[in-house]
Amino acid sequence: MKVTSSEIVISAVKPAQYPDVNIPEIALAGRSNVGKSSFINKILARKNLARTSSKPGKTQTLNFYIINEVLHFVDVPGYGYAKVSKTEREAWGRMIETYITTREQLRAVVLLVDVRHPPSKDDVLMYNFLKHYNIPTIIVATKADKIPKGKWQKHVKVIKDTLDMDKSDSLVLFSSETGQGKTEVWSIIEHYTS
Ligand SMILES: Nc1nc2c(ncn2[C@@H]2O[C@H](COP(=O)(O)OP(=O)(O)OP(=O)(O)O)[C@@H](O)[C@H]2O)c(=O)[nH]1
Ligand SMILES: [Mg+2]
Repeated sequence: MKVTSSEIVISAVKPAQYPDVNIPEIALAGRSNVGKSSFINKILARKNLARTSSKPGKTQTLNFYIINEVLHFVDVPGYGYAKVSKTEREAWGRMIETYITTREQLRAVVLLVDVRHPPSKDDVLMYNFLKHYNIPTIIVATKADKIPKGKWQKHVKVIKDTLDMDKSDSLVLFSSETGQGKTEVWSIIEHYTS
């Protein structure tokens, strides 16, 4: 997709605040600091639309972005950040669960994992949760610029095996630094949203 416009619509914490528009939606998921907000900026070719940080826990709300007036991206707070209290974790869990299980416009979730490490327990839980609700999932193995090309395929296999990935889901090697994987990820998103 050629992105001609992209802007934030709302930061929401509850369904009443979700945009009341019937256009397809793609949500991001992944542990804190994996690069969800950076991914959004890269594929929209915007430097600082979604706020990023080298410290985990930057994104705290469901941030809805509208692309070309026809598609929503939803940036989601990351999981697995140790400094978060139990109460906050539970509130986070309810917010995500409500969104994923009730949002009719949701067409697919982009689940980001760090290509350098095997998926964490939380990554596996999130993937299984999405599969339980039959949400098509695009696995984006990001930070590919951080390991040598010769190791990519070995790491991809560990990710596929650890998640016990469905044959119907795709995996894309990605880097928000170099833009690697951008065209491929767009064609998969368009497949789910058109
Ligand atoms: N080298 C490299 N760094 C990346 C990449 N993607 C993200 N980063 C860095 O990783 C850090 C976290 O990125 P964010 O996009 O803020 O991560 P997030 O998943 O949105 O984090 P939360 O909002 O806390 O859940 C930042 O310092 C980014 O610059 C990548 O592909 N390559
Ligand atoms: Mg973020």
